[in-house]
Amino acid sequence: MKTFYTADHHLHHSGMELSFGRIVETFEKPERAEIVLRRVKEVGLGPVIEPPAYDRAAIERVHTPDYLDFLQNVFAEWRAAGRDGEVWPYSWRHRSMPMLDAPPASLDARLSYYSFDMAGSITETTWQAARRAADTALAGADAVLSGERAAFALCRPPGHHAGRDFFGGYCYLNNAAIAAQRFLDNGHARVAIFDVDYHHGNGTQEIFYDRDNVLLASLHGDPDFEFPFHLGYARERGAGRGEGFNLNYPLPAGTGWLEWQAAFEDAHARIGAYAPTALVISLGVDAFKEDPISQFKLESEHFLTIGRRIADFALPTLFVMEGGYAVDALGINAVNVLQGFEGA
Ligand code: 6XA
Ligand code: ZN
Repeated sequence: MKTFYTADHHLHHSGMELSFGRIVETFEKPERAEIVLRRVKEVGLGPVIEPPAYDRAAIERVHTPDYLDFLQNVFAEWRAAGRDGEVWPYSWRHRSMPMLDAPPASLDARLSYYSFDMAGSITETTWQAARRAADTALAGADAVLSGERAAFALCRPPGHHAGRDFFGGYCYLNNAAIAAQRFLDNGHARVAIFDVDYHHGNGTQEIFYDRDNVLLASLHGDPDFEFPFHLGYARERGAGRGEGFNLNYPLPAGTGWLEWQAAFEDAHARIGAYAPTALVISLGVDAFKEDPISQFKLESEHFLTIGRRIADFALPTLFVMEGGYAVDALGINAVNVLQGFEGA
């Protein structure tokens, strides 16, 4: 399997985050992608390819032009306002305040207009890194479109929390959604996105919520206790034409393999019944038992099984890297999915 990777991911590094009342080193750090890359090479998964640069048009199929302009320019605006450090939003609208239907004038109000949290900052080069992560997903999709059975887009920063016009949860551009749209724009009739990351992919859900040509199935920590908290319930099933094409599997804290697998198999059957022509896997491995910010109990060997069962779809498949923070096992867990897939 080809891996698409660029060292340009180093252009994004938030440095710190606020975690349960403490300022700590961010969990979403550049070392993550290097660990996965090292494992890809160690097991001889296949060639590692630098993605080309794509036009913004491919990204505008998913994200709004005003949001992209904002992401690109906000750091310069922050500096022009005389501020040092990184760009952080910090004040959001409460439900008692009227919602806006256009971006507000002030920099800080606009920052919250285009975000839902402060998991990650915007640095001078975050825009470039996020663009390159999207390039990585697009190059992976193009490899599959040209006949590869599967490809691995080793994207960083991750993407599944980013919506049409917002960032959050360490995500700026929705790499998996951009890849899914690439498949649709190049002849695929129906794409399934299978999100096995520990967190609900609220951005992906928002992007495709009213669409019937993308089925999203997501297994994740129940929003009653887990980030991103406000979305990811089973009752969110899609809207309009998209009704029935959004499948959430919220699971309790402490979920182990057997319970996780039961939900996975249910989602597997529903994806199969949808008869997709291509598959995108939002590949987070933070369901791992030792993940420092997650509360599921999967073990390394289970990621092999996940890969094997994904291969059973017998579909053109793109794996897109999302979360996973247990750095000691991150490479093994992510590449186990790919090896499980290849070995099947
Ligand atoms: C913020 C937690 C962000 C979770 C990011 C993630 N404290 N999403 O792994 O899949
Ligand atoms: Zn996650």
